[in-house]
Amino acid sequence: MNTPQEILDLIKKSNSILMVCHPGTDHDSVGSNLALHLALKQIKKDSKIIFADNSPNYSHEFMPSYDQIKEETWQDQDLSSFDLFIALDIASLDQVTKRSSVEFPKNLKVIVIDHHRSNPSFGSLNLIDPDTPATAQLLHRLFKEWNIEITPDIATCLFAALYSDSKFKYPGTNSETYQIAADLLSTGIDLDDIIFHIDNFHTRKSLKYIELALKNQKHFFQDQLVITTISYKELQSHSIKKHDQDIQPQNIIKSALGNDIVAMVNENEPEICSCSFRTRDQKRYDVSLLASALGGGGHATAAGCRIEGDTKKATQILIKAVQKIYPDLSL
Ligand SMILES: [Mn+2]
Repeated sequence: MNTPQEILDLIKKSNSILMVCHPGTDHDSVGSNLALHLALKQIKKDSKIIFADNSPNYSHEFMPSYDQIKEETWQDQDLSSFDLFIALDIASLDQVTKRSSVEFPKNLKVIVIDHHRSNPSFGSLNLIDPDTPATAQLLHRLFKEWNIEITPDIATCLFAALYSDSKFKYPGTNSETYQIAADLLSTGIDLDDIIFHIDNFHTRKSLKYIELALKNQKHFFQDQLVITTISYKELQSHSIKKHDQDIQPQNIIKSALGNDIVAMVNENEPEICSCSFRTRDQKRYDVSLLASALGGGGHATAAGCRIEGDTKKATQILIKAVQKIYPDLSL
């Protein structure tokens, strides 16, 4: 792991910095990128943030400088024109973009700042702490070390990121999380407004999405595994788009007693399923192991992967993988 000073030294040496919102971007991704963008300005460094695979999302618009993010893809970039790529909250190369494979040219140094345990440390410099609930928590540590002034704008971005990823209760949430929250709030940011924007900006379609997810639940392994699937056809027939899917019905399913492992399978593109896993018992059913075995990644309690095929095929693959990885489950 590299030190805050090593990271700052590389940033100071760089002239052209690129940052990316990861596919399926969230408040930790956007908020961390914007906070770092604003912090870099304080040390007279310009940086470019791109949406990459994402479209602008109105539930992120309240974050200061959101309009600075460019509606450009990773594939649009001339990577030879940058000398530093800072990958925030990006757990693996396919979290840079899913539209093509990612290779970094020699001129491009890479700094990885992340909190996903499965991160393979793909940077030239890496700061990865899986015991933090949000990338924003790591950034706050760096900003303190770098003597960055935590302005209300930076604080709003960091708080949104920290709250959204941790909800101040998810694994990794610790005393530092609350201390940082207190520090950010002391800048005078509007707590009600931030939380309202994060918790109350779902679409009506997202309620239909929950309805489908609850309706399509199937139980396996003496009901300990719940798989719910939403097919491409269902998504199409209800016009449910990516941004309608932020609401995470897998968390609602996981909240029920006995639903020890939950897999939510979304066929967002024909024959391509994005799968999201949750567990009630991370000691017995660390779902990052399941995700990793299927080419994805994430945390012990929340992880994901992609599976090629329709929802039926994905379900079969999942059942096999679950049986292999958690052999104490019986059919
Ligand atoms: Mn995160």
